[in-house]
Amino acid sequence: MKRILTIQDISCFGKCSLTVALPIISAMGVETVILPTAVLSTHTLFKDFTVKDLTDQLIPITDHWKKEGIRFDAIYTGYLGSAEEIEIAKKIFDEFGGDDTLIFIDPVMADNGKLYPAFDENYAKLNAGLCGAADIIVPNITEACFMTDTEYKEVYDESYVRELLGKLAALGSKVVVLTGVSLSEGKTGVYGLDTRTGEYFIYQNDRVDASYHGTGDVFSSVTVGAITRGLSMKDAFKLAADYTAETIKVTEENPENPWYGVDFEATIPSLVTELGKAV
Ligand code: PXL
Repeated sequence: MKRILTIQDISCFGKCSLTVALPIISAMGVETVILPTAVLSTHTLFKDFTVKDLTDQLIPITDHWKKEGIRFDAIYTGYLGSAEEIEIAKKIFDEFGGDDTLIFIDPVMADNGKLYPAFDENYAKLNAGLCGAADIIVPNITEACFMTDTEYKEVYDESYVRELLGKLAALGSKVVVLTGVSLSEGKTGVYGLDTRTGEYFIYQNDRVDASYHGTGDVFSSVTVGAITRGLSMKDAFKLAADYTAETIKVTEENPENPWYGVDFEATIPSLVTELGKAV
C-alpha cells in the first residue's frame, strides 16, 4: 500500500486540514501518516479559538520515524502554523524526500484577497520559498498573489492567470496549479502549468454560489491521493475538482446549513467508486 505523510494542523471542530485529509486519503486506499502542526479548538474562522502550537514536537517525531526507517510515497503540506514550521517542513522534505517521493504543497494562508488571521506578509514570502522545493503546488489566487507580490483581482482574464502562473513557476516548483480560477460566468476550476513541458491545462466545473471552509483541503487531499494511486496529474485534478463540486452541492442541500465546513462524509462513497473506475 502506498503511504502519504500529511503535515498540517488539527482543527478539532470545523472540518478542515487533518480532519479532512486523514479520512479522505485513507478512503482512497492510501496509508495516511499525520504530522500535526498545532491543535486548535476550531478553525480560525470561528471567534475565540484556542491554539496549542506543536512546533517543538515535529523534529522529535520525525527523528523517531527516521530511526524506524519509515518512508513516504508523497509528502503533502497544508496549513503550517509558523515561520519555524516552514523551516522544519523544508528539513523534512530533505530528509524524507527523493526521486520516489512526491512533494505536494498547498500553501494554505489566505483567501478572498486576505491573509488568514494568524499570518502576515513575511509568512507568505517564506511559504513562497518552501514552494520552490515542491513537485506540485496548488495555491488559490489570493495565495499566489501574496507569494509573488501581485495585485489581487476579483475580476481578471486569462492573461492575468498566465502571468501569475509564470511568477509561480519562477518560485521553482515543477508543476504550478491555481485553484478557484473562474474565467467564464458560472464556471470555476483549476488552471495549471507544467514547467517541464511548458504545457498549460485547465479544468472547469459549474460554479456553486456558496463559499465553504475546507474545500481547498478536500481538493488537495483527493488530488494527492489520486496521484499516489497512479492517476495522471490531469485525471487527479479532474477527480478532485468533480468531487469538491459535488460535495459543495450536497452541502448546500443540507437543511442544517453547516457554514463551517462541507459534508464530504456524505460523498466519500462516490469518490471511492469514481477512483475505482479510474485506477
Ligand atoms: O482550510 C484551511 C485551514 C486549515 N486550518 C486552519 C484554518 C484554515 C482556514 O482558515 O483556519 C486552522
